[in-house]
Amino acid sequence: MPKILVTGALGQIGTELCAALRLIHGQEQVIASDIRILNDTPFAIRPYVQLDVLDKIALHALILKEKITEVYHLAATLSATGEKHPLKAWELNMQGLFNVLDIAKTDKLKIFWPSSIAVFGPTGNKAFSQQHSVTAPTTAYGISKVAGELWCKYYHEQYGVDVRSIRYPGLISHTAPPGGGTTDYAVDIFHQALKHRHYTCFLKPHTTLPMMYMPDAIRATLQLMSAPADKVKIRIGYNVHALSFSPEQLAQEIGKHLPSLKIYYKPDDRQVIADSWPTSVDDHHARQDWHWQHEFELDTMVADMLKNLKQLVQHI
Ligand code: NAD
Ligand code: AKB
Repeated sequence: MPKILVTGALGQIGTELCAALRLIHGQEQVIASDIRILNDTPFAIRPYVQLDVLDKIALHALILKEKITEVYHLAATLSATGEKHPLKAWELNMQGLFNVLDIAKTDKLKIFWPSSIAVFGPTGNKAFSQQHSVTAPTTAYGISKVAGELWCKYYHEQYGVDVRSIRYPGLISHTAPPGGGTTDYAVDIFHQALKHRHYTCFLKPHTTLPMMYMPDAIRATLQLMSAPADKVKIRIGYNVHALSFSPEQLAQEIGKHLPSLKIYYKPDDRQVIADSWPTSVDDHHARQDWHWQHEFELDTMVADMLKNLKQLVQHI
């Protein structure tokens, strides 16, 4: 039975990934950790340890103390925040990964490390970025993801570290808020639509990006991690695709449930980041190698998001 450590566990993905891992392996087998200090840790988050992934000694001590065998290393700075503080993003995204990979090498740990569609840049195949399309990003975040992918492959090939990775698209979820990305609008719009029936989007109406509903992202992660090692033929991030839509298309779909919704557009710096990313990716390797298949389409994702959020939002 694996003993699992999740870093960055209080974030958008970690919150749901910890819950899914605990359902499979048991509550005590999954240690959630994050840099944030929790004074009163809710049961769902326990066991929880406050940990800065840049503190390699503390990270290693925790891994030894808890006899950890697998790490899901999620702690990172995302694209929009990364453009505000590029060198800080580089330090967290790279040094945090090096700390994890280096300990994995000596302690024979299995690692999951998320990459992103941000590995692609404006000179790539924008309409349909293939697994091995050119990766020449223009953001600090994207540069850290390309470098991180190559280091994962290096640690696999040179030291035999079983490290696996997915290039997530923009993720949509209702449990924890997104943490400073360019695709955050696709979550914010639901909250504002339910509370105020209007939303001002920071991207232009026709900005199409690859997106995925969180249950699909969690399933992809668990599927990749449980695949036999010889089926994991790619040791950089796997392309995985589910949906491609623009703010206008998302607003139209939400409008079918909330007809009085009004959407306004006020593009900001994040437009430049979005314009550099692909509109869709080719994920046939993931489908072939470990049978990846998405379940949620735009209409089923929107209906499920609204159903879940309506239970949380008052005055609707
Ligand atoms: P998030 O910003 O919601 O969560 C990141 C967590 O890391 C936060 O809870 C934060 O407190 C924690 N953290 C920050 N600095 C830390 C440190 N020094 N030590 C320990 N924890 C620290 O991010 P997320 O959306 O959950 O993303 C997780 C991973 O998935 C990241 O690598 C991100 O690049 C990747 N990813 C996310 C998306 C998405 O749409 N959410 C898409 C592609 C890739
Ligand atoms: C972001 O917008 O930064 C993330 C991502 C696609 O990596 N959601």
